[in-house]
Amino acid sequence: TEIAPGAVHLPDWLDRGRQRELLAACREWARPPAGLRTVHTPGGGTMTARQVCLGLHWYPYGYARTAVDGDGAPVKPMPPWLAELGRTAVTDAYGRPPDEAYDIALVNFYDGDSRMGMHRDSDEKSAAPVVSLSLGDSCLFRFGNSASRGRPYQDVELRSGDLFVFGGPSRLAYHGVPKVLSGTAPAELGLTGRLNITLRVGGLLP
Ligand code: MD5
Ligand code: FE
Repeated sequence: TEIAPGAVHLPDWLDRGRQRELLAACREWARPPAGLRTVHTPGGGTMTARQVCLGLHWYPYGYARTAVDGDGAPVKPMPPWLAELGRTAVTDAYGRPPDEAYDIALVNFYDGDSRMGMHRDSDEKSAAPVVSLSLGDSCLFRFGNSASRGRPYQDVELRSGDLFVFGGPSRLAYHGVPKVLSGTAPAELGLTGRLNITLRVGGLLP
C-alpha cells in the first residue's frame, strides 16, 4: 500500500521464520562491545527506545565509526545478508532495485512505555530510501509531512513482520512512534516489546 508518494507499506513481509532469525541476530548485535545503549539527546534528555548500530554508529550529532556515546568500541559490521535484505525490500516495494548498497542498520528496542517523537532522518548523505522492518509488539506509527512536525499526518499500525520503505518525496518526512501496543507480539516469537530495524545508505560519511 502506498501511504504517500514513495512511502510503501507491505504488511507481513517477513514470514515467522525470517522474523525469528532477524530477532536472534538483533539479540546478538545487542551484546557488547558496541552493543545496545541509551541515546542521550543534546537537550539533556534520553531516548526511551534503546539502540544498537551496524556499519556506522548513529548518535545525535551524526555518524561515527565507533560507539562514541557508548563504550567507544568499533561499530559492528553490516552483514552482507542484511544489505541484501534491504535491496530485496526496495525491489518488492518499488518494483526496481535501489541504486546503492545498504551499509547501515539501526536497531531500536522499544518497551511498552517507549516512544519516538516526531523527527526527520537527515544525517545520511544519500537519497536512498530507508527500509524499516518491525518485530514483536505492534505500534502506532505516525507518518507526517516534510514541512513540520504537526498535521497533516497519518497514523498507521505497524505489526510484526511489516516492511515500510520511505523514499522519494517521503524520505525527509517527519515521523514518530507515539505508542507501542503492549502484549500484541506473536507469542511464538518470544519477544516482549517491539524492535525496529532500519536499513540506510550512508553516502559519503567519515
Ligand atoms: C521505528 N524508526 O519504528 C522508526 C521506523 C528511526 C525511526 O524513526 O529513525 O530509527 S523508521 C521510519 C522512517 C525512517 C525514515 C524516513 C521516514 C520514516 N519517513 O520519511 O517517514 O523505530
Ligand atoms: Fe526516524
